[in-house]
Amino acid sequence: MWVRRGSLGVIAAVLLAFSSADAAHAQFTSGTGLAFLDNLFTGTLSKASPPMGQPGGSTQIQSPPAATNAPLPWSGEDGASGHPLMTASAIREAAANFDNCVASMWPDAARRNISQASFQRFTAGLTPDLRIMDLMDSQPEFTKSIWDYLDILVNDNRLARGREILAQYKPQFDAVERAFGVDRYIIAAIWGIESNYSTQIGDRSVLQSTATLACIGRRQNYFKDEFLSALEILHHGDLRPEQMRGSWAGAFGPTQFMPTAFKRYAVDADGDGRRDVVDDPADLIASTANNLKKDGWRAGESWGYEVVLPPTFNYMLADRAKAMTIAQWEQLGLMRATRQAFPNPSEKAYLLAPAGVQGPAFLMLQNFRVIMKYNPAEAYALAIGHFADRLRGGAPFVQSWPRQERELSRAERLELQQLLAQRGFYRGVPDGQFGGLTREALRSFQASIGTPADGFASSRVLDRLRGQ
Ligand SMILES: [Ca+2]
Repeated sequence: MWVRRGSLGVIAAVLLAFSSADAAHAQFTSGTGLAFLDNLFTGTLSKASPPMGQPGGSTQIQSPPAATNAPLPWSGEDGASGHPLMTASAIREAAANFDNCVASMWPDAARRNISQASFQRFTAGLTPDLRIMDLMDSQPEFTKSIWDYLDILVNDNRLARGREILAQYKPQFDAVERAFGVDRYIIAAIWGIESNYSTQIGDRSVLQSTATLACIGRRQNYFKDEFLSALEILHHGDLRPEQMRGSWAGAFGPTQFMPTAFKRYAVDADGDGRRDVVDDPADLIASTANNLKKDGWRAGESWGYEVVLPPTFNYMLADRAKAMTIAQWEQLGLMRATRQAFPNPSEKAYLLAPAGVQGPAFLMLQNFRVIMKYNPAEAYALAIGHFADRLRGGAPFVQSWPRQERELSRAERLELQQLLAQRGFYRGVPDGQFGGLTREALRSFQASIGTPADGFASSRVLDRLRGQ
């Protein structure tokens, strides 16, 4: 299941460009999202960041300021996915049945030991938020390059705030590193990148969003579990309804837990009886660490290394399925970009070259795969890993990105897939969304014309395809 984070309109497509698969996952790789980027693209980023806590050392995280923009109404149009449950008439019909749909979930709620009083209290007055249907099927024309994306996420202001957070909550980070063996800088990076340190979380009610998605649209079964899990959290008293606000897909809190993820990973670190991953830094830091630990985090190891490739490198090896030991990579001529020695030559790693021959390459370790479980997009995981290294005092990447390259438009991405399909290289359904299948098809085409098979979708590759 690839819905980990809340999904957020434009950024979903940004991340799609770097996700690891085509159609099968693309449906909900667009479940990937970062609350603050939602704000960024809807123009509410400029609000001032509130102070994270009181100077005297209060452990309360302040709530983000209320959004001043009125919510946009539903477009009333058919969804772009073409799914039968996303047509305007299907959406209207499901919306008219919303109250019955919510009420029909009572037996499932009872099986989860939610009391009737809680069910009635938390579902009273619930209405659907149909704008979510537009966001769910959003297919933006333009996406960002990985370097633009990294520039937005890894910047001096956010790093400075991260260092303040690490100092302010040092006792909590110390305790969590001891208890879970998860690097504090990774947790601080997730906190910073998911919500810009609690200042950009999203302001939709999780209960309303998940109820809407459980009763309307193309992912009802998935979101029924999220909705019922949200009710469980409220019934148990871990969080209050007003704390459970976030992205349209139901992720909430500074590190963007989905309700089901909360159930798997949330812990009560300060022992007050509530797992408060929204306003209690001890619970937030410990729960995020527990999430990474349960997903396979290896204590004391990095996420990966920037590497320099030899001049005539076979880019077909840059593949998540082709992991080798660091020693084997060294035999192929790879070196760390910093020229330092690799700490552990027996570690297994795979090679990621997001911009192909023109950009930096990275050897990715087990912990990178764990970050990808948190949010299944390579650009996201790379941003988290790099942000953590910078918080630790590390330097920017050594190699530069091909900033002269422009991103292909949606129409061009579609055309590129269609041309690759016509030539027998692409076996997926052309949909303008790039993933592993597109990358493989591009590599095969590049190899067939004698250029480095790096799978990078440049405008030159599209020109070559058009010209054939
Ligand atoms: Ca607690």
